[in-house]
Amino acid sequence: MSDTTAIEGRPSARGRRVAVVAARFNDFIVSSLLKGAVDAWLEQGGAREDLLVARVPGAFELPVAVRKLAATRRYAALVALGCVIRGDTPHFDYVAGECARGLQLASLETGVPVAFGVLTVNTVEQALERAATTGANKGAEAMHTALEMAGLMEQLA
Ligand code: INI
Repeated sequence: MSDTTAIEGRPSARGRRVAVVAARFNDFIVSSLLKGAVDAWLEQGGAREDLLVARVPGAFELPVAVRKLAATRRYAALVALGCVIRGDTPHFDYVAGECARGLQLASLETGVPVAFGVLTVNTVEQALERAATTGANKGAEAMHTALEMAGLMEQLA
């Protein structure tokens, strides 16, 4: 193993620009994800003016906004935040599925990392557990992923 070269990105925000796109639907959850993401950005040494936060109506609208921002080449990475809660109809599958598919497509088409901070859960309780402001917060986790991938992409360039 000693002759192998292993590389990975460091999740530093210093000197980077990142954009967060957050859905307003289920804002009682998404606002906590957003707080987690912004706090993680600041903790990693990011400057407030280098973090753009854009809001869209729901998770279904995340991909088009993310794709547009990624295409500007202004951001080292993007973070998509939302919360889709399963109901009694197949609506969940369309919204969650198209959101995930569109975000991955936006990332692959532009080469800009997109972190998937969209909760897809069966219950409100499951959403609350993942958006806690103390302890595990998927918004913070998504920001760390975005920063790590930004670092890796620089090294792969
Ligand atoms: N959008 C969400 O972000 N989460 C949901 O749980 C949700 N549900 O359940 O309907 C939801 N719907 C709205 C959707 O994202 C679009 O905004 C809407 O369909 C208009 O295009």
